[in-house]
Amino acid sequence: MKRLCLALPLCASLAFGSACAAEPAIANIVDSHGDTIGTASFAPHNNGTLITVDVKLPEGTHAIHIHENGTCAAPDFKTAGGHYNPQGHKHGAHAGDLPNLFVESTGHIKAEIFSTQLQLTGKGALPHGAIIIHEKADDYATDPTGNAGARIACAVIKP
Ligand SMILES: [Cu+2]
Ligand SMILES: [Zn+2]
Repeated sequence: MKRLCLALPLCASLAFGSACAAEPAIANIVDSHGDTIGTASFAPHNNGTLITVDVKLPEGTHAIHIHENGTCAAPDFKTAGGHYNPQGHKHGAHAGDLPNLFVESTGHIKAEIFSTQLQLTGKGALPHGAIIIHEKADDYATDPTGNAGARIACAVIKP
């Protein structure tokens, strides 16, 4: 059944079962030149969203957040707005705050991030935010940005 799902992306609408319905939406991650450097996928679960990123980045530690607007206008990605923060909290407790990514000298990282704060459908959902990756690490303290520096990559969230 799994193979059938991969071969038929529309199978969810054919009610073959929950395995099909959980097939994630995949978005391109673009850099400041607008070039594609990887992918981000978004799979809804009962208690949140599983985000999977597979991307080439400079070696080092990089903040990754959910930002409030689903637009990725290069080169600075300012159009994505601030961190997703529907409850009006300070940084460190924003719904869009996520753990840093650690990229080794290969310049490639694949990571799964499960967020209980992000719902793609239903009440209070954020169906079209953006994933932003920054040049520096998030310090989990400085409000409202985490002192993470420039926005170096972006992907529009797809429900
Ligand atoms: Cu950010
Ligand atoms: Zn934040």
